[in-house]
Amino acid sequence: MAQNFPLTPNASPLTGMKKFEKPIYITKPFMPPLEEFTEGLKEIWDNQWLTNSGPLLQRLSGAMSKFLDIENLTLFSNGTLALQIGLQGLGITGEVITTPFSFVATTHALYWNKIRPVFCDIEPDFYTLDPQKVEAAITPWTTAILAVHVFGHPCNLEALADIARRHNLKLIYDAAHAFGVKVGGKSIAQYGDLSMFSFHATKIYHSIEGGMLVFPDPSLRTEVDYLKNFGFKNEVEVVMPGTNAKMNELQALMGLHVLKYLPALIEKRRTLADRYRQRLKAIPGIHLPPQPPAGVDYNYAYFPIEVDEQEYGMSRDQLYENLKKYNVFARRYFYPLICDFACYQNVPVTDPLEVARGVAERILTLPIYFDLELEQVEGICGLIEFRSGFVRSNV
Ligand code: T4K
Repeated sequence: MAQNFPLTPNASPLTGMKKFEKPIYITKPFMPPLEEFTEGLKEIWDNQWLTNSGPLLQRLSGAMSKFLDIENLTLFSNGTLALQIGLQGLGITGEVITTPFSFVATTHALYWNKIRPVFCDIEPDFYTLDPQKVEAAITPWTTAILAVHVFGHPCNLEALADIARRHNLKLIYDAAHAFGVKVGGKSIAQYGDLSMFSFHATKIYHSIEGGMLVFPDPSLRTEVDYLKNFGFKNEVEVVMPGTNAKMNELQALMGLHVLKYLPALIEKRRTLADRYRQRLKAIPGIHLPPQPPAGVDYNYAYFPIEVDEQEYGMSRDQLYENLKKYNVFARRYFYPLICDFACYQNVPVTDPLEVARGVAERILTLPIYFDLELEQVEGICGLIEFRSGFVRSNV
């Protein structure tokens, strides 16, 4: 049965449970050394070239190609516009099977293309689309699957590719969380007909705001490049009603600098995630996702836990509110489900979404970012652990 948190903030000599002095948010963007960034700014000042495919953008594009070992990619002002344009570039229409357990932009990108989302359930371990449910949701109007590597966990790549091949559907990945993830030694960007990455400030890798499309078909490149620049083919020809979704030079500069640190960013998060696992694994009612399967190089983009109210003795929402009192701002990513937002409530949903509904009620993503200290992770775990009444054997 749920109970109130017994401690008031700042008043815990008994347990050492103190309110953190400064707020600890779910994430903090990594800031490269200021001197390095300033050097790059000088170049931008000299160039007097701020956007529209400038030299730094070209450099970032090259660096990305090398990093991902992929030729066909193009950069955008943000991930949402990248996905909208990618869908348009592939000519997707009708119905698209997608997940309700994601950031709302996944479905918005369909809506902006007048495509009907068909929400389908997820699997309970890594929260990605359940291939069996996907297959059951296919209708004569289905043209594509839009799956999400949610929290950076790879979808069931083989099963989805098999379904897409057998039903002649495009397979599109919202890989907003999955930058730096590898499967079988290959970048996750190398799977499917199209992948979108977000480089938003809250992501493991960022360019302040930014996005990228990666695709195996080189002929898509021209189309999406026109679409992100008003449809201009040259100075006097506009070949399609495009929009403005160009990455600017300041974004590209940040992207170039942060990319150098990516291995260190992943490594630090791995250490933090290991500590969370160690400290939380034996707490009754706190469930962690399994370790990523063999062959997956994970990026530790998020640290989700599930709170079982009965076992833990407190609901997810109570834990979330109580952590806030101690200056810990965990997030309920992704609650509510996208299909439950007012703007999508009129979309018919036939799948009962049993797994997704349960996960959305129990999920809590804990702070994880480069500047977070192990002691802070200890403190957060202490708050979670204390409430459970669980006593560590080494205390
Ligand atoms: N698909 C998926 C699966 C996505 O997750 C996203 C974005 C997209 C598509 C769309 O990609 P973009 O168009 O954004 O490139 C945040 C991000 O704004 C959003 O990019 C992200 N997903 C989503 C999961 O998280 P909010 O509304 O939760 O952000 P906000 O402003 O509450 O920030 C979270 C915390 O981060 C703050 O409490 C403090 C910290 N923070 C944030 C910013 C912006 C900082 O410390 N510094 C900062 O500059 O959506």
